[in-house]
Amino acid sequence: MATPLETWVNEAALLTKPDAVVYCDGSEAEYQRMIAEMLRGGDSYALNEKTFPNCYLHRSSPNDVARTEHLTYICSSDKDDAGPTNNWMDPGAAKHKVGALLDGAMRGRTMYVVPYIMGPVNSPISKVGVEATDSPYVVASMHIMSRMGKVAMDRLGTSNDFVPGLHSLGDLDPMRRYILHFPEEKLIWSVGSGYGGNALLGKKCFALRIASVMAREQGWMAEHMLILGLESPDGKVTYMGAAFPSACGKTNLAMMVSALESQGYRVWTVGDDIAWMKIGDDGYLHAINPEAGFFGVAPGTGMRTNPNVMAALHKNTLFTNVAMTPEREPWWEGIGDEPPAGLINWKGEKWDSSKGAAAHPNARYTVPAQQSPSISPKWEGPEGVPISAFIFGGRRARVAPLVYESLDWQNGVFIGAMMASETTAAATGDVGITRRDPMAMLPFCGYNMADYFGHWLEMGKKIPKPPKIFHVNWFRKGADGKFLWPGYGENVRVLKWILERVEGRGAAQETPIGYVPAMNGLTLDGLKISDEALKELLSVNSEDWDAELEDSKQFFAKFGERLPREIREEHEKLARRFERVANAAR
Ligand code: GTP
Ligand code: SPV
Ligand code: MN
Repeated sequence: MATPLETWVNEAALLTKPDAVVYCDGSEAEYQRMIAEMLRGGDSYALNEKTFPNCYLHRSSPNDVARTEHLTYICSSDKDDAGPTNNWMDPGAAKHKVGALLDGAMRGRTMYVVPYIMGPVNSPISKVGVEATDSPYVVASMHIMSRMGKVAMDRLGTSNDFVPGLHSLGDLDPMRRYILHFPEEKLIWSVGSGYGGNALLGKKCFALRIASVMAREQGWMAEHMLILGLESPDGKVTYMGAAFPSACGKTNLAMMVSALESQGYRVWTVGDDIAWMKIGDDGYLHAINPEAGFFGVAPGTGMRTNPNVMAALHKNTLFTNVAMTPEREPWWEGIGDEPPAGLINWKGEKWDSSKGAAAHPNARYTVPAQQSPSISPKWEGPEGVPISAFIFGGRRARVAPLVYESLDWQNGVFIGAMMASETTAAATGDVGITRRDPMAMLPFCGYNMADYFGHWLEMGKKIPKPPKIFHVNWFRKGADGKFLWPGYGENVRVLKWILERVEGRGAAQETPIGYVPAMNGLTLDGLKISDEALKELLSVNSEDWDAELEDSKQFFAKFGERLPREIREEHEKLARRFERVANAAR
């Protein structure tokens, strides 16, 4: 008798009509077959085998270089269950419409069946997914980004406990591109894109949109968070999860080379993008990284900003939409040297400065996690790591100070719900527009975000030792338009303050928005920063916050009666605290 997996694959094949169906085993030989297939396809190139062994450049279609949020849908039977922040289609209508695009989409192609585990092989928090795809690039990427093939088949056996995802490149026309999630069925359909989060269905589609629904049903959390361990001079490691929107610094923070290493502070990487968390027997929330690799933003990554990842990228790495030097080495803006003569840009053209950026701003590397020198010895532990702090953050030229601490869990949830950030090249659309992005989950929450806030509030009651909640902003700018804070490895100074606050130390001043470091609260030795800049970084400007209160009020109003009472309460309390400060000053 056919297993549930075989039944689903047969149905998918009946619909898409591939010439052949191949079940992937996850072997090195299979990886090399995928690469050979990609090289034959003509949009992939082998890089310099001396300096970048087993590394390849892939160029995606120029209209297919980032997630497409306007083409991403939550298909719940009730529109309200998707909420005001998601695109919605009726599940039946969606299957009819997109089924027509998938019908025969794999004719002349091979369907690769990729069973994969999200999470360490033996972790009780991990889950199995299966992606059927006609893209060898997706299969090769899944080899790096997940534990796939035989290990996943062994874990799945004849069970039906897996999340199926059907993916076809289709004709890559954005007019016929859809990324659909069926939260009730726990099913994913994606057609018309070969790029990142649109096509590697284990990542944003399963590990966030579908998993966020499962997490609420089952009492755990699926978040757009990096996971890091901060080692202190006594050798103790304190784990933190940080949620920043796409291209706002998660990978860089998780892999940082600490500016305070000589003082005994070091950062260990557990994950760089997604955290799945369950309450452990010790009362802490325990986090695993569901992924096995890093799909990181290349531009801005160099020896000065992220030497750990630079060291990791010299072998077994797939590069997408970067530029290539005449020596067949990858190149991008911010790598640390001037563009060499004879550079080929991400579109495959001879580059000169009139052509704009040589690498696409959302160019990426795909690298096995264990290649990072900063990888934590605990990163594959089945029990996950205990989380002591949550850090929210965004890209804000003004408003948000460098760091502040929430008053308590409920206030921390409100801070996350109120988050905003300037948009980046990680998704198509305008860049630099400030938008509200609660918990960095706006594009990734698979259900009504009002219920999601409710889930956060509920979790706070259930976790015996809840993480303390903080907010950071590395992107505040001065009057000259330049970043006030040096960022990158220097961010460890902020992590150190967070650690001290977790331990009940650390000098702070109370403000209406929460606790901000006292002027002498941050360890700044060895850093050149003016008192003026520091003051501005830590300042809470009430005019800015009045505008913030108004804008967030309008955002929260979208949720109507479904918005948890606690969020409204926190909003009112924040407004009152600002009023009190204003009255006292009068
Ligand atoms: P996704 O993979 O899209 O989820 O992004 P991410 O959150 O992991 O962002 P990443 O660390 O890749 O950083 C994105 C961009 O922000 C890169 O160009 C970085 O160079 C830049 N960046 C990261 N950290 C800092 C920082 O501390 N300060 C400044 N100024 N820029 C930073
Ligand atoms: C993001 O956009 O948050 C990413 C890249 O991590 S993608 O896989 O395309 O979602
Ligand atoms: Mn991300």
